[in-house]
This record gives sequence, C-alpha cells and structure tokens, in this order.
Amino acid sequence: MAPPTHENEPAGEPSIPGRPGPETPQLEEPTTPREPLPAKRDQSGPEVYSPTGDPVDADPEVRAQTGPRLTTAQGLRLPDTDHSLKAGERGPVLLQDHHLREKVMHFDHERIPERVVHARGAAAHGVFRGYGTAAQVCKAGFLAKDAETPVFVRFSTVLGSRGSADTVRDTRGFATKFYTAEGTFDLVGNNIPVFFIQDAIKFPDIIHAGKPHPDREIPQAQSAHDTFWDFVSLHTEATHHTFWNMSDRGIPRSFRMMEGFGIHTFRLVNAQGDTTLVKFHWKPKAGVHSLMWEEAQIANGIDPDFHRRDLADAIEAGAYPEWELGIQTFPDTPEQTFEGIDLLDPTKIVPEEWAPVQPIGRMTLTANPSNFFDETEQVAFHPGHLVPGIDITDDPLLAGRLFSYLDTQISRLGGPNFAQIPINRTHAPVNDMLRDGMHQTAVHSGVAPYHPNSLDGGCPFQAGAAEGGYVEVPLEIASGARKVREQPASFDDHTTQTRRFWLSLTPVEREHVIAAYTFELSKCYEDTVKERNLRVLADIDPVLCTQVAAGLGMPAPDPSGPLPQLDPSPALSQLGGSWPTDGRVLGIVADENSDLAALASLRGAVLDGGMVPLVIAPHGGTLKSGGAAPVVVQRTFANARSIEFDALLVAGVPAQGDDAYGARDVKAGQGLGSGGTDPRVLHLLAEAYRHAKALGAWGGGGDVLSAAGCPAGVPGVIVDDDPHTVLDQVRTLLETHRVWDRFPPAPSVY
Ligand code: HDE
Repeated sequence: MAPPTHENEPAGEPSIPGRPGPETPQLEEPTTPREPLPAKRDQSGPEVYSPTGDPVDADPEVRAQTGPRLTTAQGLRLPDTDHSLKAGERGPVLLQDHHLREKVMHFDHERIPERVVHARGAAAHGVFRGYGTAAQVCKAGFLAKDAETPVFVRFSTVLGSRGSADTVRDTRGFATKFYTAEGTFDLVGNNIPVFFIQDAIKFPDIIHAGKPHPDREIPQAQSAHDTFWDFVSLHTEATHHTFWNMSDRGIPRSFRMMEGFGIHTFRLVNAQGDTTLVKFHWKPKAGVHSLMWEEAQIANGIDPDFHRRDLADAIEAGAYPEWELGIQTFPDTPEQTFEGIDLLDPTKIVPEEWAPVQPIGRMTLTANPSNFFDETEQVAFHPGHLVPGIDITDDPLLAGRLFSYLDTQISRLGGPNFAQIPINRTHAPVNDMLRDGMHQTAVHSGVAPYHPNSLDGGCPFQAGAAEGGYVEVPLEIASGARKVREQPASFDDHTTQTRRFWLSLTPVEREHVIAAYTFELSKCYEDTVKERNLRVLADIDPVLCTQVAAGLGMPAPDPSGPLPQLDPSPALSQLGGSWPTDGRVLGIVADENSDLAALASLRGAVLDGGMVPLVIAPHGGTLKSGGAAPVVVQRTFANARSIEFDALLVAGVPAQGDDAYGARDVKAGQGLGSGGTDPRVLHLLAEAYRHAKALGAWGGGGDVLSAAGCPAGVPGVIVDDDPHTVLDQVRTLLETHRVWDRFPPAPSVY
C-alpha cells in the first residue's frame, strides 16, 4: 500500500501531533505573563469529556446517568436484568453472562471505608451572604457586603460508626465548605469550642480510648465506658472538653440548634496586609437547645435518624436553618495571648463577654443532597483549604490536622483525585498541573504539565502575591528557639475554664451535668477509674464532685487546693432567652369524636406560624366525623413517641352536645374517652410532661391531660375553650424551648 501523503507538512521527518516539527520556528522562553492561550479543557475545572472530543456531561449539574433505557456500564441496552443466563431454565448459570458479572461486581464494591472519626453525618446545601463587616480585618472576597457564596455543610457525631444512632452523647462536627470565587474555603469545626488534646500527636490516643473496646467492639458510639474515662482522668487536659460533653451541649435537640466553633485561633489578613487573630463562631437563629438525656436515649431506639431526619424535614418544609458567622478578634501580638489566655491552646476559650462575637455574614441551608453517597459521604473537608485573607496559626493541634485530612482521604476516597468528585470540585477555575493517579476523570490536554515551560506557551502562569493564596505573613518565628518536645507552661491549667463553665450554668443545667457524669461513670467497671475521675471533679467544684460521688455510692475526695473565685460567663448558658419557633413540631392528639373542624383550622394556624403540625390518631388514613371535612392522620397511637414533638395538644370535642370524651361512644381504651383513654396516649402525654414540654388542650381535651397526670394549672399546661388561644400560649412557651420551671432543681446545685 502507498504511504499516506501529508500535503501541508514540510519535507523531512513527519511531525508528531502536538509537538513542533523540525521546521517550526524556535519558541522563545516566556519571561513575562501575557494573555494566556485559549483555555485548555482542564483549565476550567476537572471536566469529564471523551478523548474523542465529545462532552459526556454537557451540563455540569448532571450527576446521574441519563437516557430512557437500562444499559450496561458500556451503554449496551439491556432487554432483561432479572434473569441470569443459564443453560436451560433449570440448568447452570453461564460464566459468559457479562451483565450478571458486571452488576454483581459493582454491587460488591459499593461500600467504601467509613471515616475513621465523624463517620455518621448528615449534610445540606445552602448559601452564605457576607455582611461586609469583616473588611477591616479580612480581604477574603466572600466576606464582602452582599457577596453570595454556595456552601455545603456536613454535621456529624465523632465516635460512632456510619450506622450508629444520632442522639448519643458526643461532640458534633460542623464542617462548612464555601465554594468561593477565589477557591474553596473549609471551616471544619465542632459544636464545642474546645478540644480534648493540645497536640495532634495524641489524637490516636483519645480516639482509641473513646471507640468501642477492641476485644468485644462495645459500646458503640458511647463515651460511657472504662477506656474513655480511664484516659480522660489520666490526661487532664481533656477535662474542659469532657465537661462540655457532659453538659447539655453533648445532646443537641437538632443540628439546627447548635453553635459551631472553628476552635483554633486563625489569622486574618486585610487588604493592607495587617493581621488580626480571630476565633470563628456560628450562632444559630433558632437558639442553642438540647434534648433531655432520657429523650436522647429513647430516640436512639425509636428513631436513630432523629437529627438527620430533622434537618432534612426542616429544609423540605421550608424552615431553612440559619446561622450567623461571627468572629472574636484579638491583636496579633508576638505573645498570641488575650487577657492571659493563650490563643494557641485549643483547650481554652475566650469568654464572649471579654471579646464579643462580631457578626460577619449569614448562612442559610436551602436544599437537601440529592444523593447521600455522592455528596454527604464523599465530601472531603480540609482545614488547610484557605483563601487569601485567611491563614492558620501555630496551634500544634491544627498543624497535625493539616497533615491528617489529606492523608486519610487518600485511603477513604481511593486515591489522590478526590478533588474531582462533583461535591469536592471548586467553583473557581483549576489549572493545577496535577496529573494521572487512581480515578483520574479529566482528560488533560497540552504537553507541558510542569513549570516553567515554553511548550504550552508558559501556561499556566503564577499569580502575583496580591491575588494569590498561601502568601505567608512574614512573621518572625521565635528567635533562639530549640527543637523540643515541649509545650508552654500556659497550656498546663486544665480546670480554671472548666470551673468557669460550671459557674456559668443555671441550676437546671448543672443538674443535668451531675446526672450525666453520674450516668457515665456508673457504667465503668473499674473503681480506680471512678475514683480518679472524682478527683478531677473535686478540682472543678465540690458540689459537682459530692453529688456525683453520692450517685456512685463512693466517698467524695477533697480538691487538691483552693478553688479560684471566678466571674461567670452568661453566654455559656443555653437558657434565659427566647427564640423563633420555626420548624418546631406540634403533635395534636385526636380521635373520631374530636372537633374536626377546629382541628383543621388549628393545623392551618400551626402551618401559618412556620411550625409543623402532626395529627396523632388511633389509626392511619383520615379521621371522619359528621359533616366535617376528613382530617389526614400523620401518626398513630402505635407509632408516635413523645420525643418527636416539641409540644403536644389534645383536640377538644365539638361545642354542641357533650363536652367530654368520656360520654362518647368509643371502645374502652382505644380512643380518648376519659376513663377509657388509650394507655399509649396517656404514656405519650406523661412522657412529654416529664420532659418539660408545653402541653395544651381545648374543650374536653383537658380531661385527657388530667387523666395523664398533667392537669391544667401546673406550669406549661394550657387548657382553654378556644384552640387558637391554646396555640398562642403554647407557641410562647416554645420560644424558651421547654417549661423550665416545671421541675425546679434541687437546692443542692445552686
Ligand atoms: Fe478532625 N478529622 N481531627 N477535628 N474532623 C476528621 O478527616 C483530626 C479535630 C472534624 O464531615 C478526619 O476526612 C485530627 C478538631 C470534623 O467530613 C481526620 C485531629 C476539630 C470532621 C481528622 C482532629 C475537628 C473531622 C476523618 C487532632 C474541630 C468531619 C475523616 C489534631 C475544630 C468532617 C476526614 C466531615 C474529620 C483528623 C481534631 C473537626 C481523620 C488528627 C479540633 C468536623 O482526618
């Protein structure tokens, strides 16, 4: 066969596509930035396209496969996916059935390793809007006035496995990915402002101590066991964080009702290059609220997805969760302390009364993920994902995190290309010169993935210092420093701030702390572990120590020295304010004899008030009676449990005729008839009462409340003839979350 002709080619050696031929004029080495060459396909972010040139997913939002017909992974249409290929209908399955092997092979590999910590999580999309108030201290573009930035937030527990329950006593992760125009910024925080350890080298120790015992793999997602309490009593820098876990912060009512903290001190840089030290805070619009411990335990069994469901339901109902982002600012002095507090010590806070939290923007979560695995599971946060204007400090805990997150993500996400997974893709242009590796999805063009180059016209060029990131502030590193495995003496105080937290709590909150320590330590088998922890508590407060010791039936030790007099920090208490009731869940108990017209009108009023009404009835379907329109039932006496509701109302009977359920024709024990009220309803109401929840009833519903032991007149039990009056008063009670004065705490905790 004759060789092909290359009409336009110069004579001599044929050119290789993409490389200059021998006659091509010599390229000059580029020295100064100039207009770049037209963007290569991979310069606008990792893009999936076929090497034949056809975009595979023209729409970057397309995440699922498309097309009306079932296919193999190779696009072959399939007429049957329900039967393996067999030699005769009763014969052996044939190895040549590629569809069978591909389908089962893929299924076999659907699971990936779970996160080594924070495995259990739930997430949502939203938007962050800057107030512009940070401009004096930070040049980051996304903080500018009215700048809008898409965000993805993942909340998590720390200790439990992926399938563990939501409402365990634990710290909660609060990780936010800001997809800014200058690159991705991750604020990877927790709902507790301090951490167990001051140096990352101890992270494996605290996590090994908290995880289930290695021999029997129990208990799951709990700190109430010997190894955890053994470690925290031997390692007293964990005292402050442990105390926060034992406070109500360890059992949040909802992800929507948690504060978030960056914990470490960060360094902000403004347009003039001036630096300021800051701590980041998220403040929830709905207030900071918690479950009662008994509620949390019941929820673990009744609804292990309690927090996950709450977040998704609230967003679906349009009750969008909101937080304000704020900063505490401190002068960037060489000492890096504020009022004697070492800002590099992650076991310390700075009381808000000393350095107020200044709002710099607002985050609203507006959409649930469309695929849990693709988004919530595969998202990869990193505290080193920073943008110009935000920098790290020398907190030794933060330094270790900067190493750990990338490292763990390589094994969890199967290789180094996880930044190309849709949820992890930055919204800024990418031209990173990173190439190849497992699961590479971009088909890069160009021949010169190195810098400097001349073959790709010098592209990509480096940014100038003014517009680039990771431009270090040239701060002096301690002069005359030696290499040491030591920490400053300021890190040694482990109890003063814990004591301040205790003194800042209201009596009812203190009672909860005592109950939590008593519960957890009572689950330990070793007396020495309990004794050592009581010694730690003695150095926080004698009342705390004495009460816990009494609960354990052990002697209370004396403190190791005099305890300091400290001013409380009221901002640390969760009580004392009132908050919006958006998204709160009201259960309305009713049966066929209830006033269905009033019930329907009340449901409408609850919805208009931005809350969620759930009708609880003897059976599912609808309630029908007389001429009233049927009312749809959301829960039944068999599947409703009090923990799901923030308040409960009992419907009244119609005004005409008898005014009590007792005279109604219901089978004894199956409806609301007083004397014969279904025991599950009595349990539901009594449990809500015990958890200090608001209760209300109109008409004959008051009798049902009385039968459950919650008569009108006790705090937080509202009975009136007008259902709308009842609703108004219950809503007011909900603004403070619970009816706190129903059970005054014992005088011993004052
Ligand atoms: Fe993490 N942490 N962490 N952590 N952390 C991880 O990274 C680590 C710490 C936090 O929803 C891991 O991708 C070390 C403090 C959150 O995906 C891992 C140390 C704070 C999440 C890791 C800490 C956090 C993680 C596991 C001590 C609050 C979940 C999976 C130096 C400021 C992020 C992963 C998500 C996840 C390491 C301490 C928050 C192993 C070594 C302090 C919210 O890399």
